[in-house]
Amino acid sequence: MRQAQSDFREHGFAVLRQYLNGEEVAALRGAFENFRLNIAPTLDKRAVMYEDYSDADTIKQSHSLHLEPTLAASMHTGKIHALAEACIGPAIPQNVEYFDKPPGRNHETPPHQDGYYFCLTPNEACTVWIPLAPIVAAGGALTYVRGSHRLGVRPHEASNLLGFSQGLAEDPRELGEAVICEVEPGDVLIHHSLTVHYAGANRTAQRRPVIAYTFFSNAAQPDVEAKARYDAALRRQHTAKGLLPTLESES
Ligand SMILES: O=C(O)CCC(=O)C(=O)O
Repeated sequence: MRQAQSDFREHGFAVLRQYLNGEEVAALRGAFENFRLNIAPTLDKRAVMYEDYSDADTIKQSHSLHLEPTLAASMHTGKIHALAEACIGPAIPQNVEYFDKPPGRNHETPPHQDGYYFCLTPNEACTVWIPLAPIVAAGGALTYVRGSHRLGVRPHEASNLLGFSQGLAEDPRELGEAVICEVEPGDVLIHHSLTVHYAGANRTAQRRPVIAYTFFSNAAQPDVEAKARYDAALRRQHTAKGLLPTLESES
């Protein structure tokens, strides 16, 4: 844990090899299956995103996994919460997310800082990112820009990608060294809310299922103006993609 703390502080992310055991990973897989089969079908189109909404196998993203009871409980106690607190101090669990890249689809994760979406002041938060399958570079491995958490909130611009309404407005390669994190089940990544990260499309035949927990430092307060700007941009994207009815003021 000490190594993770110092990597997180110095580089803006840490890689913990085999932090979770087989049983713990199996429990997360089971909880996700419960969400996918029993909860996702009851949620609206913005809460569970698919590459193709007519094909449930193309599920790619959700920010609502905390509606699943086992996942909700694991936000507040246990190894995942302990890791977050080791890195950012007293941590308030926010939500549990799912990131997948169904094979055969050109789904990239644009370079971004989670903190741009979180809208906090100070921007002190973290994401614990947990692969449920092996992920190689060609399978859409997460890539971090080392040390970018020290650069403040960078400019972002509207992206056309559902699930990531905003992407970095500059070339991440100009901000620092790119570190590609190939992982196995049991490995866990953690990154600071200002660490720039991105991932390529999945060019393998395997899925790329990931569960991610977000935590805010208890010192972080909402930045109300930034949040209003972000929410408006998100509404515009959802409306343009037909996930929300067009409102007169946004047309
Ligand atoms: O897994 C991905 O492709 C994106 C993950 C991400 O942006 C995050 O966990 O903050």
